[in-house]
Amino acid sequence: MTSPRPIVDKLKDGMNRLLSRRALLAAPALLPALAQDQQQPRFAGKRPMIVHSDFPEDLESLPEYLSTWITPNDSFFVRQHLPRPKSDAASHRIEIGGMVKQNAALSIADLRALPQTTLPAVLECAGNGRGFYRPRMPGLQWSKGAIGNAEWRGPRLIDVLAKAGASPQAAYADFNGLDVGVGKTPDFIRSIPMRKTLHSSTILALDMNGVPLPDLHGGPVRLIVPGWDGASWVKWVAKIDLVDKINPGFYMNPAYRYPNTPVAPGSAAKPEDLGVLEGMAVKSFFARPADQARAAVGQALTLTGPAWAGENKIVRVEVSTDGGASWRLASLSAKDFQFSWRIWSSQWKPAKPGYYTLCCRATDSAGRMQPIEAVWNPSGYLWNAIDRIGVLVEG
Ligand SMILES: Nc1nc2c(c(=O)[nH]1)N[C@H]1C(S)=C(S)[C@@H](COP(=O)(O)O)O[C@H]1N2
Ligand SMILES: [Mo]
Repeated sequence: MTSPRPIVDKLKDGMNRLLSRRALLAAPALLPALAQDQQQPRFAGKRPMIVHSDFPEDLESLPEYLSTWITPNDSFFVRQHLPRPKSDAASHRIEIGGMVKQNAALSIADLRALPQTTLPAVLECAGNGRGFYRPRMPGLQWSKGAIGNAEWRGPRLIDVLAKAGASPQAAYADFNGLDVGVGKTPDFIRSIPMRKTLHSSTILALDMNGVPLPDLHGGPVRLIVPGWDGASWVKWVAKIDLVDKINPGFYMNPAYRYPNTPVAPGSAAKPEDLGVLEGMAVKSFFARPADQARAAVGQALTLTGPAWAGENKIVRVEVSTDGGASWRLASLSAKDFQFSWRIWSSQWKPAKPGYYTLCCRATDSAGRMQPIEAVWNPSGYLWNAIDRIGVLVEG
């Protein structure tokens, strides 16, 4: 996403230079400095993360944190466009207005008094994997870890909106969080079409993995839009407006749009050919072993990682230990819910020394399969190429 270059970004750049994020990206074993950092996480409640920016916090999970069905809160990635607002659960209100019978204001206690839904769902930033695209484009250079699967709990939007009486003429619900625009970076507002807003799995989360929603993740209340890209999951929700037209703001246009017709890598898309991102792509990757891991001949290795497909279900994950020449089926973890990921795994005992290229690819219920190359697009969204790692096997 090409965003304006406000003062915040310049500040961030300065901070990043000072904090040398390269050091944080390097292999832990090689750097005593990082080992020390691991004992003292710099962000409240977080394990050491890949720090793309620490003001506002843009923190990426390491692939090794993503080998379990639930991603614990201490390992979950964080993405913010604007400085994190101060929020207070006791005084927080969500105001509902626009095309409604009567305006309403709901406290956290009001939201907790409604019937609660518990829903495991994947949250993935649209820009996850942007750092792998060539040619490169501006934006956070995420690698694999702007993704996680958590159990969200809270009331359904349809029940919340009933408190105000949504007009059947409303086409979108605009969600605005407590964070506000700074300098040239505009306020973060997202329009969700009513068909998705009123879907029975669209909820306002008050809890994440069994505890009150942490501040970093939008506490006390955030929007959960299962299967859709992370930008739809508005944090610190304070205002919901029902409207008949999509919000004209930056975060609906040109941000978070994807060309309907693929463009040549490195070239621009026609603005009129861009559509708003909704459901996410099919993908899988290696959480373990780590890329460039070393192993011994005859050693039993578990290859494993998550697979998900936005609003579709995963039907198959295949792995290759010969660079994609041959494939075999991986097994899938038992829990199989729409919107949630599955953990795939496969055992491998290398018989000969050598440098092996391992690949994994997922197929979903709509017949989509991970491609060899992700479709290049100007903002670097939806990276989902077949994942490849190298493993050196020594005799
Ligand atoms: N209010 C607000 N909500 C927001 C954002 C933001 O900048 N402000 N960022 C969005 C983006 S781009 C993503 S990917 C997710 C990240 O959620 P997380 O920080 O809980 O991982 O939050 C979304 N919700
Ligand atoms: Mo995002």
